[in-house]
Amino acid sequence: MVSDSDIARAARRLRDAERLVVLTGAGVSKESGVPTFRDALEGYWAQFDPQDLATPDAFLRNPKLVWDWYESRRNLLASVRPNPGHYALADLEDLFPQVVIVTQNVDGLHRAAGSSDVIELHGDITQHRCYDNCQGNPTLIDIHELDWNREKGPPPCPHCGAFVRPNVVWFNEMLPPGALERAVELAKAADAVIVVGTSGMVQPAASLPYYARWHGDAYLIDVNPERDEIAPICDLFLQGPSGEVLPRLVQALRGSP
Ligand code: BV8
Repeated sequence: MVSDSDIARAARRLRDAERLVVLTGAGVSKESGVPTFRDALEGYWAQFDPQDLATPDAFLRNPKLVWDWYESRRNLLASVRPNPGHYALADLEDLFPQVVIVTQNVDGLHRAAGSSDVIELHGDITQHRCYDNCQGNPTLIDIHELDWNREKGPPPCPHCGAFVRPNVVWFNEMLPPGALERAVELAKAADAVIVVGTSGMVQPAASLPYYARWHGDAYLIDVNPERDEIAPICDLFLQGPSGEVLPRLVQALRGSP
C-alpha cells in the first residue's frame, strides 16, 4: 500500500508542472479486466505466447489463427469499461495546462474515460485496415460493412483483395507515422512524467522516460504493483495498483495548497 506521505510528496512535486506526459502500459487496464500483455493467456489461447502471435509473420503464416485471437480480444473489450485509474488520468486535464497520455495499449480505454489527448503508439484493436494500405497509410476498413465467410478468417480488402488486419502495430513493425516523433518531443519537453502499468520491456515506447530523464529536467514517477524496468530511473516509485494509486494522487493534487 503506498503511504500517504509518498502520495503527498508526489502531489507536491507535480503541483507546479505545466507539461505532463503519462506513459501507460497494459497494467493500467488490468483492473478493467483486460489481461496484461505478459499475463498468461487463457483457455485455447494459453498454448500461445502473445509475442509470437502479434507479428506479421504469424499473421501471414496463419491468418485465421491470428485473426481469431484478435476477435477474441475484441469480444472481451466489448464488455469492459475504464477503471478508476483511467478516470483519474482523465481528471488530470483539469489540473495541468497540458496532459498527454502516451499509451502502448490498443484497448481505447483512455479515450473512453475522457482523456482528450491520447497518442496510441501501438494502434487500436477495434479498428481494421488493408494489410497493404492500398489507399494510403492507414487504409481503414469497416469490417461491419463487409460480408465474408468468417470461418475462413480475415476478410479480403474491398479495394484490392489483400487481407484486412487489425490496425495495431505488431512486433518488428514501425509505429504509426508521427506518433513516436510527437511522443519523443513531448517527453523531452515534459516537466513531469508519470509511468503507469508497464513492464518497460517493449521498445521504442520504453525509451520515452529516458528521453525525459536525459534531455530535460522532468520529475519522473512510476506506478506499478511490481518494480519494473523503468522504476530505477524514476524519482518516486508508487508501488500499488493504478486503480487505487492514481485516484489518491488526483485527490491529493486537488487538495494540495
Ligand atoms: C519497432 C500491439 C522498428 C499488438 C504491441 C531486442 C531488444 C530490444 C528491442 C527489440 C529487440 N528485438 C526487437 C525489438 C523491437 C521490438 C521489441 O521491443 N521487442 C521486445 C519485446 C524485445 N519492438 C518492436 O518491434 C516495435 N517496433 O521496433 O519498429 C523496427 C521495424 C522493423 C524491424 C525491426 C524494428 C513494435 C512494438 C509494438 C508491439 N505491439 N501491442 C497487440 O497488442 O496485440 S506491444 C504489447 O506490449 C502491448 O501493446 C503492451 O502494452 C506492450 C508492452 O507491454 P506492457 O504494456 O508493459 O505490458 P506487460 O504485460 O509487459 O506489463 C504489464 C505491467 O503492468 C507489469 O509491469 C505489471 O506489473 C503491471 N501491472 C499489473 N497490474 C497492474 C499493473 N500496473 C498498474 N496497475 C495494475 N493493477
